[in-house]
Amino acid sequence: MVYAARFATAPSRQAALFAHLRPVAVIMGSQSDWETMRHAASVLDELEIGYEAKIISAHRTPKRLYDFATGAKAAGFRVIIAGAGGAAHLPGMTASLTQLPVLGVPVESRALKGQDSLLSIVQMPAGIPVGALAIGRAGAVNAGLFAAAILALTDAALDARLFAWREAQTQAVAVEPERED
Ligand code: RP5
Repeated sequence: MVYAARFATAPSRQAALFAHLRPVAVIMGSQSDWETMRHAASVLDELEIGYEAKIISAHRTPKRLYDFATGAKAAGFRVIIAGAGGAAHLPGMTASLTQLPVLGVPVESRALKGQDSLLSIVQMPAGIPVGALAIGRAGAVNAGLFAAAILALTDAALDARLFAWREAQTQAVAVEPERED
């Protein structure tokens, strides 16, 4: 019933209505990146933030990248999390094609332990920003939290969930370390 009512509205109105359902796109250059990017997805799940996960390679599927990035805003996305490894052009190329905030996650590469990914993502020329996070799991988790913080600026319920998430994290930190001996 609710969905039927939404489909009955004009296309532009539909985009606005669906925007809050999946405001985040989690894109990655390869299936092999999912092992890292799933941590961003987990945080979004925990905070009840809708997202879509897609494999989009700047090098292997450039047309897919162009079509996604140029249409992302109209499709209702509000933040893009982009993870890639090696010559990691995905976040920067995505940012060049959309005004949406792009958070870049350097995936740990086998050859250079992700330092290649990090430098590829963080060293953007002035004028096209990418929010570069840490290499690997920490970067993916923080990209999810960063996306949440951006969205929470205009979503009081999400702001409360993010506050509770951080409170729970604080409470989970033991005062003293467990010792095996
Ligand atoms: C990059 O190349 C991907 O982001 C991935 O991190 C890396 C290796 O990709 P696969 O060879 O595992 O597909 O484009």
